Amino acid sequence: MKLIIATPSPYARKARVALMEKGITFETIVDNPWLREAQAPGHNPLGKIPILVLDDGRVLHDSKVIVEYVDTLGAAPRLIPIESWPRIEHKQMEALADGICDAVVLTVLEHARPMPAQSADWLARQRAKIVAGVAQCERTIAGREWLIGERFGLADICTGCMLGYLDLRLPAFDWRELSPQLAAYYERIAARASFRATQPSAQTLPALG
Ligand SMILES: N[C@@H](CCC(=O)N[C@@H](CS)C(=O)NCC(=O)O)C(=O)O
Repeated sequence: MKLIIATPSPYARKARVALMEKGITFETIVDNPWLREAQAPGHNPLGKIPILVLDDGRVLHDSKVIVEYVDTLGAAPRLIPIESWPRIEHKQMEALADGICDAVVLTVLEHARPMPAQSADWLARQRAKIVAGVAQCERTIAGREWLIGERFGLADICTGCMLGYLDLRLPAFDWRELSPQLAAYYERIAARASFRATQPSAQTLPALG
């Protein structure tokens, strides 16, 4: 199977980490969804990555769907428990971490607009979501080894990818100072082979009017 990604994307990183943690072999195709010649719109009407192209030609997006599918494959332990409530708790953390990433993306895009067009109110609104979201992660990890339950899973993948994205896109935001337990937890997450192999890096962004 082939996974179409962009190198900065925390959503694509979720899919990459999940595939690696499950021990599944895949080919990585690097796209830049912001460029005219991007491959993404040919597979996903929304023009967004990540996109998983199966060997029989079937196509899956977005990251939530890809991770759900990947979790049904391979012999490695499940990333998302089957039992109802633990499953929902993992999905809730996914919604939180992805929501923080959404606010960071909106911040980055706002900064890509010409200075006079940038809205300070909009940036403050996104900032409040990021700060409150990270504070919720800190409360959740307090006194625990993993975010949900007793082992690594979806919630840890999403939160680890989100924190890596914060470091890439908002390096001046010192979330470690505000969230010391999350910082210690992230050290452990970032040391995993799947995270070390998928360090995010910047790509060209559009010039927005
Ligand atoms: N909810 C989606 C978000 C995917 C997403 O926003 N991807 C960005 C890259 S980080 C993208 O492809 N953006 C291109 C666009 O919005 O046109 C997911 O979880 O996969």
